[in-house]
Amino acid sequence: MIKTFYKTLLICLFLSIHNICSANDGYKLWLQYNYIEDSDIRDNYLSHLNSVQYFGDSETINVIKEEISLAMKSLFGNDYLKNINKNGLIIGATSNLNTKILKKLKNEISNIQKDGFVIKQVKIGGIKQIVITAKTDIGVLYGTFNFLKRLQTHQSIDKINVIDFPKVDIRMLNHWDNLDRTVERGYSGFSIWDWHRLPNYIDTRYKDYARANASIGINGTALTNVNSNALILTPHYIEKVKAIADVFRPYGIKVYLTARFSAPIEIGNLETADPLDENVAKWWKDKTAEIYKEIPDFGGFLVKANSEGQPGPQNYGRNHIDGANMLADAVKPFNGIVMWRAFVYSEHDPDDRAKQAYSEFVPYDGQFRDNVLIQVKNGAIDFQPREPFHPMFGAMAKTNLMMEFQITQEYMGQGTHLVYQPKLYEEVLKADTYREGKGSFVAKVIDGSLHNKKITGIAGVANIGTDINWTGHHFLQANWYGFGRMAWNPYLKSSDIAEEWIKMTFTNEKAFVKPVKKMMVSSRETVVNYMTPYGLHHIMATGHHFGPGPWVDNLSRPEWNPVYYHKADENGVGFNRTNTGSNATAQYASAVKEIYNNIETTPEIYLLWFHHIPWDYKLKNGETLWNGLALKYQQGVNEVEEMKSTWNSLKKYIDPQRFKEISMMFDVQLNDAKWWRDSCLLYFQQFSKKPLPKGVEKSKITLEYFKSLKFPFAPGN
Ligand code: GCV
Repeated sequence: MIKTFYKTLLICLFLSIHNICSANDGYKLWLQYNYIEDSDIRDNYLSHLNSVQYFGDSETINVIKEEISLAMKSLFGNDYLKNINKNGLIIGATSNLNTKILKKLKNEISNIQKDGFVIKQVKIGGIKQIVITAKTDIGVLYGTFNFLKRLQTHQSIDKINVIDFPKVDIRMLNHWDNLDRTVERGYSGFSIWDWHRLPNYIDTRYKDYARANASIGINGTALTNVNSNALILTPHYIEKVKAIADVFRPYGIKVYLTARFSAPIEIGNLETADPLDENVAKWWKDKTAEIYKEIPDFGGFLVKANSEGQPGPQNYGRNHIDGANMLADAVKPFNGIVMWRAFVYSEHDPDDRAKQAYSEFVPYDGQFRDNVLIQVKNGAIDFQPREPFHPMFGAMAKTNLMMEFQITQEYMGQGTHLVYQPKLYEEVLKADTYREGKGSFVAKVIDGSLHNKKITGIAGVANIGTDINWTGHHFLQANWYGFGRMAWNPYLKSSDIAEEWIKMTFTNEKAFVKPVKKMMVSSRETVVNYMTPYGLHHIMATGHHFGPGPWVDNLSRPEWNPVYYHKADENGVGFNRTNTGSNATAQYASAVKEIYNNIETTPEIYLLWFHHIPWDYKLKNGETLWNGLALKYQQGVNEVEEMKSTWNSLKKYIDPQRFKEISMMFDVQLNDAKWWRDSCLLYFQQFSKKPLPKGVEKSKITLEYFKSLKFPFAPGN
């Protein structure tokens, strides 16, 4: 025992403080810059990094200097800048580089688009230099982070020659943060925006948040909840927003605010918020000018209107065009934009909720101003573990349309389950809308190439809070990271992103990277298996959406009740959205519609989304639907068990703090997975009236008990 203790101590001393022995609270996210212990790799890097020259003078260049210095010291310890040769780094925007360097990079520079960058090794005066350049200082910052990522992930930089640019213009986080610092659907503590102490007290988190975002190419933040409070638009708060914007600016991040449609009444003393009323339009113009006076690079407004009780133009008999265009005219002189959300469903419309956004928006195609983007959730219901892609993608050829993903896990374990969501993002982005024939991928709608769009965007509802590790569960940092990477390039492979994240966040050790990557990549399918297999959806408990609640049938609006979505009865289960049912399938391009209308061609992952199916329906694997469903729930539980044991076998590769915290989260996830399996199977069994198939564990707890569970204080509600 004592011997082992000393041995460990010696190893820790040998590994010079850094990586695995000291406690790591995860605050540094993927910017750990772990000391490079492999001397071959370290020496090779150092042979390229003898010096660094910066060109340009701006706050962003200062930020780059700080980052390089921090990273180099951390990656190389005292060895940095101690080599004898002169090979080094040259960092600066093209407008600041001398002609000698520019000449060497002529071709590459002519190919730089937007805030893209070039990293290339060139020989100048017989010395090898790695040049990081771009048209803008922000592009240089992106290039710098890209270069540092290569060092962190131990990639070769010999003869490095990289050119990259963002494929989407607006890459933003949407914070559903309230002014009282609670976070709607937030599970990682409170809001990081400390409104009470702003503008004078600047929490260091703002800067670290900006750094982390810039490192993955995020360039916008909507600070406030879409269920908005008009007070954010008062001078008292604008001053605070300005303070945040000032911190973000060097990192290339613009701030956006949510605009409460009734603000002219609530804080402007007007009697109406009718968008066609002259005084209302003037109020918004003046308010916008007031904001831009303080924050000249303010991004614009994000609006949830006439949805779930939020006010909007329909309150005055007007429509989405009237509302969005009125705001668009206000921000237009300042190059601002309006992001108008398509997440609408009416309490009065008895039609299938999945159809309502399309029905309400698609007829308006071509009528929105060119600085309006319609923000559409990835699926037509609401951030479920799995949904088919939203039929609006590709259906509005003449309208700017942006994606809204949820990074926070409202419907997927609420911050306690390891679910690597970039896998979900990838599935959606790769889906073929067939709007312009085969190959009309959702990614092409988002990067604007399908219909040649001038402004493009993608938003992720943040999972960030005051928890020391930002996201509650260490692994959920990967969802923030992965979202940013896919916003930059929606064609990236989620598994590649997982690998780079693991290496940057934990270690490059192969024996760790391989199993952890496998676990992450399969984790999304696992959560589907233990929550909503075969296309089941929205069967979460009431209000807070935590845990299972397929039995809930007593809420005032039909579409708030899980029974509305699964329609289980003695004949079967599932929502018929085909041409014999709600006909939601008609909202897709005909090639897709035909696939989903036919039970034979509908991918089984969407079976119960589109069809009501008898319990003894034969699945492709020969099982009946009932048996298949039960086996999937069991498989989900088994998979969590495997994740847990994989994790436990990797203890020696990571620091004790993160190991333990993650390990405890697996206990939570396993318990929850069993809870889902047992309660859902007991509930659906009442209708199927069939025994559990072999291999599926029988619940030791009753359905009544599960039904009795209440979570009045669930976070984020
Ligand atoms: C911000 C779902 C969530 C709400 C959220 C809403 C939205 O209904 O449960 O919390 O409100 O989506 O996206 O506007």
